[in-house]
Amino acid sequence: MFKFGFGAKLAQFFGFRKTLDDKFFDDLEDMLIEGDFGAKNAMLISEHVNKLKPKTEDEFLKQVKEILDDKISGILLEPNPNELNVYLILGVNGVGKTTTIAKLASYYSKKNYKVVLSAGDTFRAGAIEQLDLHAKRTNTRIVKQESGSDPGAVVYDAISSAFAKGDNLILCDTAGRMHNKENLMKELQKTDKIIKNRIKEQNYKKILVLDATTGQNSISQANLFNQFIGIDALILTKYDSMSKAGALLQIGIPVAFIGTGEKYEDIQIFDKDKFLSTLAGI
Ligand SMILES: Nc1nc2c(ncn2[C@@H]2O[C@H](COP(=O)(O)OP(=O)(O)O)[C@@H](O)[C@H]2O)c(=O)[nH]1
Ligand SMILES: [Mg+2]
Repeated sequence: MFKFGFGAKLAQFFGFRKTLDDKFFDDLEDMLIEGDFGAKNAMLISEHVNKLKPKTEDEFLKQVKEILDDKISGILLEPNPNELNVYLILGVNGVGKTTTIAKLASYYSKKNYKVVLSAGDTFRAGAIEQLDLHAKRTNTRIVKQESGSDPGAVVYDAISSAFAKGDNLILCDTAGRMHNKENLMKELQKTDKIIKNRIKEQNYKKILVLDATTGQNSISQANLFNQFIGIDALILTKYDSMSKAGALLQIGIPVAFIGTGEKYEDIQIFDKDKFLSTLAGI
């Protein structure tokens, strides 16, 4: 079977070794750490494999996958069709927030939700125009203000108009960069408060977008946003490129979707089993 990425490396690693000696396990741990699995997971895998002593490549890869089974989970994001839902899309600059919003607009419109986009990245030049273009292409309503305006006011407007028109899902874009980190987090906390005051808790989801090619740094991004805002679900983008998705095993927030390209249909519901099989090269 054709294997690629980290899974292929794992399979090759086993194939080249003759004996499961100390060096095998040292090198295995190093390789897993380099692959962004984290030291703790690397150790757990190494101990598990050492105990079970695999005889074939398939046995080895299966044992790696077994250990990862409880390190990650999926979450299905299904908005309540009878009420107004708000999905706040968060993440640092360039991870793919705006593109993901366009994909989600297309995905949920097809499921007959009445979707509204809220142009909450009022900071980056061109961000509103970019979302506006996606709104036109996906045939979705957009609520926007001038560049530089208060993102809290934009979301407030989006909520008011969605209630008035009977829409049931708002997808909120946000800025990924401000003058500094504290500034950005304060701004996001303000937006969060405005949404919380008007939307039922179970209908409001804070979704963090992470770039699959980033690796270790996504862990600090997740910790930062989780600490300041609280994150309900992750979306992993750019999974079609060189993936360092192993980092996801160390975050502990459930994954909702995976982005696999730049087109609107390039989004899939997270499939844990498939994800782990690819990661372990099975
Ligand atoms: N290959 C690939 N590129 C993506 C994906 N998602 C977003 N991008 C690209 O990443 C870049 C940044 O995306 P953008 O949505 O503007 O990021 P934002 O700054 O977080 O809003 C753009 O060139 C997108 O086309 C994905 O799933 N796969
Ligand atoms: Mg953007």
